[in-house]
Amino acid sequence: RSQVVTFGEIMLRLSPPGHQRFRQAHDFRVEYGGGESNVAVSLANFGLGVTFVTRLPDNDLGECALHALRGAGIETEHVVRGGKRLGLYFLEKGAVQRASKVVYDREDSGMATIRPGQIDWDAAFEGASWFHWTGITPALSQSAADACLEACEAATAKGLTISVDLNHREKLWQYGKSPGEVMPALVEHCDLIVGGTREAESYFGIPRPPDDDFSVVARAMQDRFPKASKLATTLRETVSASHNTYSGLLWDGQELHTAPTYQLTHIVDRVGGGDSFMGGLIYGLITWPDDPAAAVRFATAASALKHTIPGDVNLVTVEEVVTLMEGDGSGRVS
Ligand code: KDG
Repeated sequence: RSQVVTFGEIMLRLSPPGHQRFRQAHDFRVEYGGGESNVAVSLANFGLGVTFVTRLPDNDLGECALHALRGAGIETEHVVRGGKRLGLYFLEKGAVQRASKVVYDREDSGMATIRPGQIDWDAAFEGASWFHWTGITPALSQSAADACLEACEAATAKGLTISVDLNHREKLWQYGKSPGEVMPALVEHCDLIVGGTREAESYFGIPRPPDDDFSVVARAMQDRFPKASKLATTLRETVSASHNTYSGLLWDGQELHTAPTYQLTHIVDRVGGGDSFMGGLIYGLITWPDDPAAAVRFATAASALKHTIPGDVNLVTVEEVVTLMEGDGSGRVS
């Protein structure tokens, strides 16, 4: 039985080697990624029992994704099979003056065509205490948004703690609805909301304060979504493509907890950084339920370490994260 259940799309990630442009590449590296499966990988590495729920095509590529999940120590008993294809995403890694590029190829994937009634949520949530989803799933299609609502309602009925990473993806939301129309009915089920001041504005029309003060936005979000007892965000400043400053904030309804700022001076791969923050935060809040400050420090240190690892997922242990948290205080991760 798993303590945490995450729900979303796992995709095949194909990227040219090193810093090659798409049009130069003769080979693509094969990896797997997806906001919610990335969180599941983090949690499995931290030793928590975790189930990932998704819909995969009944073909060899669906089987490969399933093997990747199982190899990462994730429970896949409630994965259903169907849909025409496995979603793909192509990633061209940028460099100092050149931004990275993502090309999605996920139309008609198993998750884009999922509908309510296809997952046995009662069985999937049996014995679990936490459910996590992200704003990516409702962006895929109306039927995926409906399936997400069904999952949130079932998790609420079972009394699970529910978290969401708002995860705005500009290129998704192609089916004629905006996040402002779809997300509120889903987010009102959540106990923990992760997202920045920009997402609060673009999803819910909450204006960004002039100094971008997260506690002001978090209070406005709580007025709108009273069930959410905690809100968190990462704080990133780009010095260059390979050097960012990085921190995390958590508002617990009364107090703003701020993690130390890390200087990420040699970023190997920042994709999945937010997911590893999320995984660290879920782990931290489960492990230290009365110490939200420790949870956000753990999440931020976990995510800082992710930036040193190629691929989408954070292959670090609790001990490694704690060592960084207890480190020399310089905050340097490279
Ligand atoms: O957070 C990383 C994700 O963006 C990546 O895994 C791909 O899930 C993905 C998406 O839809 O962008």
